[in-house]
Amino acid sequence: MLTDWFDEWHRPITRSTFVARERQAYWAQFGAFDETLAQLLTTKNATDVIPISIWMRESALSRTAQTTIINGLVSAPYQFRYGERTPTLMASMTKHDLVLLQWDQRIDRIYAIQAIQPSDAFGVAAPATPTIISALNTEYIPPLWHAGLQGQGRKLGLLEVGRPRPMPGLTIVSQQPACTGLSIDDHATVVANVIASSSAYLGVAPDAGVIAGYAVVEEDVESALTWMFDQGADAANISLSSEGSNQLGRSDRVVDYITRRDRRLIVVATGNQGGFVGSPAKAWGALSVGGFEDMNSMTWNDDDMLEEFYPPPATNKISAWGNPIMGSMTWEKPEVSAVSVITTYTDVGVASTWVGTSMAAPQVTGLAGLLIQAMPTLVDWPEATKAIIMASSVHNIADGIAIDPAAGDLHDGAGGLVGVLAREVALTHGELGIFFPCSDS
Ligand SMILES: [Ca+2]
Ligand SMILES: [Ca+2]
Ligand SMILES: [Ca+2]
Repeated sequence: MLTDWFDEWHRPITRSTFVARERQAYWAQFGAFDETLAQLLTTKNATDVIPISIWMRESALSRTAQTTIINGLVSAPYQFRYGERTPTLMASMTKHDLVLLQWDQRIDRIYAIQAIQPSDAFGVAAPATPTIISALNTEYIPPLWHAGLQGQGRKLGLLEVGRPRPMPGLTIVSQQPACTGLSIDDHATVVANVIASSSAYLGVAPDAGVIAGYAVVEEDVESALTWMFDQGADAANISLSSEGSNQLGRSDRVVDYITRRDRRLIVVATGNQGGFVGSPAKAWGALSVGGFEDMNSMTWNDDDMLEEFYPPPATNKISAWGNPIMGSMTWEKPEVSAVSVITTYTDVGVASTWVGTSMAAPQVTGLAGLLIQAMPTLVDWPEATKAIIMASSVHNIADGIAIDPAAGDLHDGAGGLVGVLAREVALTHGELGIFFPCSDS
């Protein structure tokens, strides 16, 4: 038996025993409250109202049964909204009523619903050389186009706070109905173009179509992802985050749940405030993407992680890199990095340069589309697509040359994207192989 786990007397125990004890310790301290919510509640009065999401422990229960349980515990019945995929109920509840729910064992966790924001957007004047062309050369994407992989027939999801602008070279296959009332958004347009523009500023998968969904608060992440995958998206891009904590939040859990349930790859930008990677980039199953600068040249030796300092009122951009923590466990984030200084169209005929991990993530989403085109079985195997992209990201930008727990918390993850190697791995090792079930031993 593999025994890397010990109790308080240093006796070897199984991993499942260790995890169970850790859960007991968490419950004793916070009950059903997420740690972030528990901290937030210390600043609130009993009558203050907080938007929350309740994740039920027994997912087989009907919505009516879940609602009856919760309303049976609180002072007066609430009208809940429900997660499309997840066993969750959402409402704005008083602190008084939340405290009544804290110790109920039928509830798995209660999360505060947080705002999310683009990560990130900063328009500056376009330089003489279009940087997306430099970026995609740095990442060896053009050899895939020359091999016939341009995203034909693939559909890639775009989760944004607004609508991408319709423009020549950008194929928007469908838009979430709730999205049609939102205004056209520059950030959404830029990210969509990085994924799939066939204009002069070519995106990574120029012949792919975009399926556009939206999210203004964390609660919307689930409905948008659900809608995109129901529409047939092969993978989804989230260049949005809520930043600041090393703890997993509701949106991380939603991304993991949907990755597992829909079996689709979800790519997430890590955020630009330095420090810990944002949510939902912390999700185990997400392929999170940090940002580096290629100095507008395809030679690798001058590249460095994104650390742009702008004078006020502009905001500094530093690729978030701090790993999440859950109990005693931590795992490397970001998984990979991509170029985060990109020039492309934000409007018809107008190009500008944008800086941030928001621009890095869609390059990975586009590459995933090209790999799925090369090896269609990958569409149902997000973990394989993720592993292929990580294994081929051999461009070392910072710290060591590989993810190694002994090397500590890295800035660039596995390294910078190398498209041509990813294609090679997908073609030679992307088929279904032998299954090895996981166990504690
Ligand atoms: Ca360079
Ligand atoms: Ca490295
Ligand atoms: Ca890290």
